[in-house]
Amino acid sequence: MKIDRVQSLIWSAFSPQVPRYAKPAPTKVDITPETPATRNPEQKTRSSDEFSTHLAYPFPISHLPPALAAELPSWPASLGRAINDQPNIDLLYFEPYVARGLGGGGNARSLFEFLRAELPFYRVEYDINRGGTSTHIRTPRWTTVFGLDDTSRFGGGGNEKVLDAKTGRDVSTDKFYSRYKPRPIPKCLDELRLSAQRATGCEFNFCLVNYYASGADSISFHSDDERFLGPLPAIASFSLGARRDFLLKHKPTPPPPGVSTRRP
Ligand SMILES: O=C(O)CCC(=O)C(=O)O
Repeated sequence: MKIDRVQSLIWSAFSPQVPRYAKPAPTKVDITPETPATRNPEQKTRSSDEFSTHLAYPFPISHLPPALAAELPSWPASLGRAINDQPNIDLLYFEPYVARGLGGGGNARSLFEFLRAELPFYRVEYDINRGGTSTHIRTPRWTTVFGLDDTSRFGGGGNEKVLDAKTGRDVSTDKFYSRYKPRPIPKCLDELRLSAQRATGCEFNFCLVNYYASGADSISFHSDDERFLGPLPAIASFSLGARRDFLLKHKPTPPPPGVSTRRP
């Protein structure tokens, strides 16, 4: 399959009050075991103001190359089309978000190649237990996520500390944070996040990037309502790879409190 474009899909996460069809929580995350030196020998000689660093990153993450950074103010490359003709749907659809340019590649191709080469992608793995049988799942896509819900903030100074946003108390060992070590958004993605904010008027506290490397990669129906994302997470999600349909469906409306759905 030819992979020829970057597709940006941006949405605010749905209300966490209706936690149905939740994704099983990942129990193990495999981080690509590459180092900057093996990945890109030139990086050794580059100056530290060309990349973002943090103890929770497996390697320094490069800033956008100047040619792409210069194009950022021109994104989105099209007017957003509002899709809000169904209950509970409030979408802005940009087609394209990043200009493809002549020859079909253009900035979208450069951004795609940059992100694919520079971000620390991994495949999430977890075990599910159904009817007493444990099955190991290896999600069929490459993914990487950065950010922190707004109840907390990073300790600063490149360390891995996470502090309570109000009290400043160290919450790094909070059970969610020790399981999913939060990582600050690197500059290259933060610039995309800010672009998404300008385009949509929404504020995003997470950046998620999915890379579907071949036609065998996919994602199934799910809700982004895991508790570790905070009470009202807003996720800027960037999907890389070939063009795909993005399907949404309604969750069943929960019955009012005290009303049983069981048949007599
Ligand atoms: O890649 C996409 O378009 C969807 C991403 C998504 O929903 C997720 O990873 O939670």
